Amino acid sequence: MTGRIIKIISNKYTVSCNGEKYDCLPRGKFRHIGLTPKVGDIVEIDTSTLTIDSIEPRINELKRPEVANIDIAIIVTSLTRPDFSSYLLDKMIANVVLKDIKPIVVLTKGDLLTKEELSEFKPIIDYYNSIGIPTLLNSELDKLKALIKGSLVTLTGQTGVGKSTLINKIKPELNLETNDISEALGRGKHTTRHTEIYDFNDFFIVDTPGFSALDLDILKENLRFSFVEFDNSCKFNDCMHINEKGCRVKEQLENGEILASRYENYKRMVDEYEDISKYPKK
Ligand SMILES: Nc1nc2c(ncn2[C@@H]2O[C@H](COP(=O)(O)OP(=O)(O)OP(=O)(O)O)[C@@H](O)[C@H]2O)c(=O)[nH]1
Ligand SMILES: [Mg+2]
Ligand SMILES: [Zn+2]
Repeated sequence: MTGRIIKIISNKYTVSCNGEKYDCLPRGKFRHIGLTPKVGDIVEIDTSTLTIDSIEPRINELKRPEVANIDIAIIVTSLTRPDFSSYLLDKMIANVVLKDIKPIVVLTKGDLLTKEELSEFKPIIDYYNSIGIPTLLNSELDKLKALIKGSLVTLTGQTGVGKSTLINKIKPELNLETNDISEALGRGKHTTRHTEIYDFNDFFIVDTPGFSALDLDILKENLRFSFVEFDNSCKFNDCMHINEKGCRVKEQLENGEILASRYENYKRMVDEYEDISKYPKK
């Protein structure tokens, strides 16, 4: 029978098939070829032996979070507690866009800011929306639900930003565990410790464990294509938009067409590749 992996807890893979759930183990052959089943995978299972026999080719996959066949990534970013990081935000966006995963940015904890503090984020919010990345507050639930209709959506973001809280806002009866960040960080642990798909009838959302650090998951030569607003038609085909002559992106920046923090973050990511250990091996 064909089904989808909806939950993984240690070595127990829960597969949903025709409305039934089966707790399965993957066959040993996957380990031998270095293939680890992920939440979101479409799999063939044997319901008598409760084994996963094969995994369908993936449309896409992420490493962090560990998910496959995703339509949309909701990039959950807090405006405070933990502090807003435009660098992490741009990195999370870059990591998904070339995989045909549509990013949506959801900003949390705006209620902990004063009106003035919140208004400082308005130009940033407007900018991301203007380049086609929907960006909204976690209070704008109806807008969010309309954007994700019919999709398999993963949440991604640092630990403590409010991923599970967002799911609870949409469906309070799920009552997912959440924890104050000072407590969570004090325990040195993430509150959500496994990856699981939740069914909301109109859409599916994957809750995932947060992270404290994130690596780039793109080849260096593709990074410039993962900044959606960059016009890569520079004089040199392989222009990295740093100091090259005839650089369109530098022109865009000077004309105010690119948000300064986006370009700075791009440059910082280019620098990150200098640390060879962070270069994705693919
Ligand atoms: N004031 C306020 N608190 C929030 C908001 N969103 C989340 N929180 C709080 O932030 C803390 C962390 O929220 P979680 O939902 O557990 O965060 P998480 O992203 O799921 O964290 P991990 O599971 O560790 O990755 C909890 O105490 C939440 O109540 C928000 O919009 N406003
Ligand atoms: Mg959580
Ligand atoms: Zn250039």
